[in-house]
Amino acid sequence: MNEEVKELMNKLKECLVDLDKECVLNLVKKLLEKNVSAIEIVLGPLSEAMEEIGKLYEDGEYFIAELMEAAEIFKEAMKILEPLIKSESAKMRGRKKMRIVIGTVKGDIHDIGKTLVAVMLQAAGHEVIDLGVDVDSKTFIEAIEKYKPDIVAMSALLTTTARYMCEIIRDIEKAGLRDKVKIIVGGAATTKEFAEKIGADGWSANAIEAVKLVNKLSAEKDEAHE
Ligand code: B1M
Repeated sequence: MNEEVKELMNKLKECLVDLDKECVLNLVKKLLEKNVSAIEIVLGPLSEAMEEIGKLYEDGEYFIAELMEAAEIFKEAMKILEPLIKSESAKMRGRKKMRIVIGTVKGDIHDIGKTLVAVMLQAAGHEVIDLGVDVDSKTFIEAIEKYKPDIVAMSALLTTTARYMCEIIRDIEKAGLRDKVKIIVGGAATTKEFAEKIGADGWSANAIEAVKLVNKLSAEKDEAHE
């Protein structure tokens, strides 16, 4: 990455932290003109800015109104970036098309990261059924019975709702469906250790890693059938 691009990326992060929508959209366009990948823009400065905004909220410098405004600006930037993210993700095809049911778990309405993961998985050639946000275990179970997915993917950004993932996995077990699906989790409130502890089959830190994880599970499934 050359110095000019580095500077533009830093400026983009600053503009989003400052909630300057016009500046964000202009810099996104400028970076694309410089051939920076859309995935790099979204997972780099835009995501880093959202983390920073979260810290400002924790410190009492920003309030819910600012978090909402940041989410709106992020979504505006996504309107420019999404078509390019799709074409970039299309280069990451898995061995076998997987059917994935995805949702943000009960009590949690954060949808930006989950939607990004869903968009990239779909563009990478997988079939994605997005259950939206605030999804309880009954809805996940009904979706497993209805769509017979290979994978259930759960997202949680709140520490409180991440705990609910454990309950969902237990309910899937109780319904006798655990051996029918792989369960993967992600979102800022989760870690690899947490995923292992609750008995998930995989965890990913971001959307690109989520595509790699699904592709790995897809290759394993393909090999098992050979
Ligand atoms: Co909220 N919020 N928020 N928020 N919010 C966080 C999550 C927080 C960390 C901020 C902070 O204090 N630092 C904090 C949670 C603290 C905690 O529990 N540990 C918090 C809080 C406290 C709250 C409320 C409780 C505030 C309140 O009302 N008092 C409230 C809860 C509402 C609810 O859900 N019930 C709330 C509300 C909101 C808004 C609605 C205002 C808004 C969300 C708007 C929306 O989503 N439509 C909002 C926002 C914007 C944030 C922050 C600032 C940004 C989240 C985001 O969009 N990031 C966030 C700060 C932070 O995350 N550090 C914060 C960008 C996005 C691209 O990243 O979602 O992490 P992310 O997704 C990544 C990866 O995590 C991963 O891939 C994605 C892309 O790379 N990933 C997966 C995500 N899901 C995956 C699933 C997978 C795999 C990977 O499946 C396998």
